[in-house]
Amino acid sequence: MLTKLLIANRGEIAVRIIRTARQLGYRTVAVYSEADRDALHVLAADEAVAIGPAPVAASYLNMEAVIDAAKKTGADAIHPGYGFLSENARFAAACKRAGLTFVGPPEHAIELMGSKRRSKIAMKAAGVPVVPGFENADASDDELIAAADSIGYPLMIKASAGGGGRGMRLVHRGQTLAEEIQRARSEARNAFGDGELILEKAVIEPRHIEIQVFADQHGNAVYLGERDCSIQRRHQKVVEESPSPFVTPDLRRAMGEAAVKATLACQYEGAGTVEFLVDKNRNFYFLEMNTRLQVEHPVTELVTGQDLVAWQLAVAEGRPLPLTQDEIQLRGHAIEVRLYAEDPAHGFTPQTGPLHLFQPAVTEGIRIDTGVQSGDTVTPFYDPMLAKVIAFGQCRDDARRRLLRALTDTVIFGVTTNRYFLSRIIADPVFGAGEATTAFLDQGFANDPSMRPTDVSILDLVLAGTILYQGETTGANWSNSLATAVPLRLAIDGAGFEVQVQCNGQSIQVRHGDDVHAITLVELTGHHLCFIDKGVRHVCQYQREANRLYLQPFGRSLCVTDHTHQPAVASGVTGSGRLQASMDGSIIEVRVAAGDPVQHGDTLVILEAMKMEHPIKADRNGRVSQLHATKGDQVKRHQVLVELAIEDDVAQNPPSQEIET
Ligand code: MV4
Repeated sequence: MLTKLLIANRGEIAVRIIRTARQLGYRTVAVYSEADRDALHVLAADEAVAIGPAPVAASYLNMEAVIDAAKKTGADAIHPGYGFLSENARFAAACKRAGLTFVGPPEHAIELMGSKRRSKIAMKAAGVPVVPGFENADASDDELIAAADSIGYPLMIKASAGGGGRGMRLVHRGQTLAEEIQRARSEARNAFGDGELILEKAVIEPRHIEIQVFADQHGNAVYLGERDCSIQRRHQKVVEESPSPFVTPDLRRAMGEAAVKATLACQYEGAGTVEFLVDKNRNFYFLEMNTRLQVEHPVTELVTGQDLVAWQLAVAEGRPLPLTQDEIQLRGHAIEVRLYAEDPAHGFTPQTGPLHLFQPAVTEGIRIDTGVQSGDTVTPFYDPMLAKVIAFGQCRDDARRRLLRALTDTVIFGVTTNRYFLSRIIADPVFGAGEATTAFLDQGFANDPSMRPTDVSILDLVLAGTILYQGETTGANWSNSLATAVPLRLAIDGAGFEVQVQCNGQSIQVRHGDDVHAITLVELTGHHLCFIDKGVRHVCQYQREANRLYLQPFGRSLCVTDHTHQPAVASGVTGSGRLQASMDGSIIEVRVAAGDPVQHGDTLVILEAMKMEHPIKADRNGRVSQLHATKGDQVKRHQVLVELAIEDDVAQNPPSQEIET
């Protein structure tokens, strides 16, 4: 019997494993790197051990440090989660040598499935369908070229030691084959230290459908339905669901039975996933077996009603599988998306920085697995997945509707995420019809607005202007009718916006160039803006951090930077020429007179506020056209002090506008 489990992982999966282990009464030990001192998985565990510096090689991949942590705390088992040491046969062996139970399959199964070539041979022998191809040992380039002729084109060259699409290439014609083989070989040598290659006939626009399997130490193995993971980007899964909208009961049974054969053939133990490619005619082919608990396991948990971590611990203790095949029933539908700190508008670049607010929208049928909380920092050392959002419903559309709502209502302020991208996929009609294949993101979805810089609307500017204007004025100004227009300089997703905000009672009007729009303000609480637009009342949550304003109007994420009080210092970048007081204060020095020429960056006026001097600088080259400041004046924040003009470009300095009623 096991008593104390060490989790050799971090983030959401460590938290997830700790949750079940605690529920079942096991004591839990977290390990953490220097970057994860205050991470959620550390707080969730009973005990925690520091295992090294932030880089993974020095901490989460450091076998000796992890095993030492288990010894030090008296843990009797190690759960590796996914990634890191989870599919490392040497680590499984090292645990055993140290007298620790490795919660995972035996070394020999990890090792076999780590080789595409040997696993394919083993699967073929076990009667599992594989993609027709060539997988001889020690194949020379010439043998591969000869084999290609009988396989036909298009074909795939795959590195035997690769996985998840790494070291894989598609070849359309025989003319380029020799060269592609040479390239693939040298890439595989560099990436995996092993140049072994196999060839496969290419399956066109396949679906990626995988079977969850489980085996115990007594020779029992079962399958727990499938997961459709066809929606991927650069071999990273984006959406996963169970059951697959493409799988019929007959196909499920055939794939399930093939997966169980695969499992028994390699004397497997514990949780495993058998990946298949499925073509448009519902032929399926073994691709690889993952010898770990997968990221997307929750969709299987929701449709089977089972806790797969509990199953793993039962099997690791030598107990029989909790259910027989006949007792495993699929009920309802589950869809998962991976919420990442990444920027879809800029090539999905990983994002780092403070997570000011992370507010998952947990409602009926929604599960959120996460390892972060508000106030955390997303560091560059680890995978930037923030959470998995998983929806369950009676049918696929119930799950889909709930997921879309959860994504729309989840509030994330601080880092840019793929939240809007995910909600666009879930709302897409092709996905809605269950017709997405592995080609989906590169085909119909490729021009989606969620992958382009924010298209800022006048309403966005009104909302931002309303919140920023309020922050700039005292309560008294709100009731003033026809208060003078306040100019704001905003930046959103790299684009600049000069707007005029004008308030007339509860009506807030924003002008941007020729665009004018007004809303009726209902309430502004510091965190929520309630407004009426065209007769419809809405609420929008927001947060201000320094000169940034975060908000999520109508499902998109906006980060608005307020540059109103910062002179544009970069050469070539020019401002409005309307220089305002940056806060309430008094004028202690005026360095220019009307008509004086000024250079971008010159100090024109000095304001004293809060016992400090604040220089007001020219935000462009020009000439002082209006001077509204005199030494000794008391001025209010936003009051215009100096106006600059360029004789040949007066249009850049528009006159202030009166509100339209
Ligand atoms: C293939 C294939 C077509 N034919 N093999 C990509 C990841 C790796 N696990 C296997 N992959 C593929 N192997 C043959 N013989 C197409 C893919 C593939 C793919 C597979 C699953 C999900 C997304 C994919 C995207 C592009 C290519």
